[in-house]
Amino acid sequence: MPLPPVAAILADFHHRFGYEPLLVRAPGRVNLIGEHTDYNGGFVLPAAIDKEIVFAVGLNGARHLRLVAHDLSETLTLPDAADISPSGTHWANYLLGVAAQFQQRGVAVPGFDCVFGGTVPVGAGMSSSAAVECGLAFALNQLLGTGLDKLTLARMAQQAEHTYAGVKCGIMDQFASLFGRAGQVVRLDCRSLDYAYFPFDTQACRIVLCNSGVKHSLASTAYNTRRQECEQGVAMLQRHNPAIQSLRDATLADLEAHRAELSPTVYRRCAYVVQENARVETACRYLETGDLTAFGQEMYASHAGLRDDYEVSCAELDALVAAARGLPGVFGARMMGGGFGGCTINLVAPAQVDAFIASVSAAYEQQFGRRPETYQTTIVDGVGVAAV
Ligand code: GAF
Repeated sequence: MPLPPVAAILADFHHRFGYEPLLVRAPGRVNLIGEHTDYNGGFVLPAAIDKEIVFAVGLNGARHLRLVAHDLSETLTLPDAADISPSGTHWANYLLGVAAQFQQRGVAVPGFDCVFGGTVPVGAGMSSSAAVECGLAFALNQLLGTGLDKLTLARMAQQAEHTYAGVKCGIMDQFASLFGRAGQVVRLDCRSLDYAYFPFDTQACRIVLCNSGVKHSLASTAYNTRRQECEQGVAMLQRHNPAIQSLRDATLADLEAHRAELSPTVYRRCAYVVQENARVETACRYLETGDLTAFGQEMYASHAGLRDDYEVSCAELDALVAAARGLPGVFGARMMGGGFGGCTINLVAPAQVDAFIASVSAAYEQQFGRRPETYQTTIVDGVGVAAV
């Protein structure tokens, strides 16, 4: 019988290092709606989920770093914590980038040991990377007594992703992992960072993720390109109206008025973002009135925009959404996260979940020759100390 993640990570740490670590859990996230809006100063609606990365971290009283990816059985040892730089070991960069962020704030990072692993599938669009970054940021903040607030930790984790993983991500994933609250989704204004929680009763409506199993090797390049295309659109709009600071400030009429000055591709990218922002606001109103059917229609429209205008979907994700649509008890479905693979998010009436999974899996298998992994998720609290 395998040990549950916290016990397994703790046992691994004890075995290797022989002292008591701090135990931390950091969740992955779902996003109900509002995709590729975060780095455009817009709105998102994520939640932290019961897929988590567990950390055992301790100060070792010396200079060296010993990092262990428990699930990969891989270790990286660095002689001196003062000499951190990006590594050829991909997974280690998420940790090293966070340690470097503390150093950039003038915090001397002493030698530490870290064993981590868990249940957030990698490359599935549930943001295992943000969970890794946020978990270590929280742990070092505790161990070093730096007293940084959660928002600062989220920004540091985001910067770690920019500088050590090369993905110019927005702040949604790190925010969700740190600020998640059990049973609630959080509507975040990614410009002001104002946020509000909305109850989401997963007993009344289940969140089911269907994993396409597709991991696009060029996803981070394409992600950064999308961001640049949006910036091109803003630069053009600003020449006409300096009050437009981000696509959050733009309307479709603004874009239409100057359409000739944008390439057709940049126009479509920007139009998608403007519409998606409006959808989040509309969807939140439906959530407040409990109208999940109308909420689901916004999800389908979001998927269509991501597929046709933002062009970050793929045949497998489109097939999963098409297979879900119209099934009994399905309120809405769409691709989730950065795209180019990963999961769809589906809102499904509890009584219909088993039939939904059977039906979507059969349709997917018929088309692609393999069954998708599926996960029923619940919404949990954000990063915190883990109980054994
Ligand atoms: C990835 C990024 F990390 C987020 O910041 C966000 O942009 C998302 O893709 C798309 O909404 O998860």
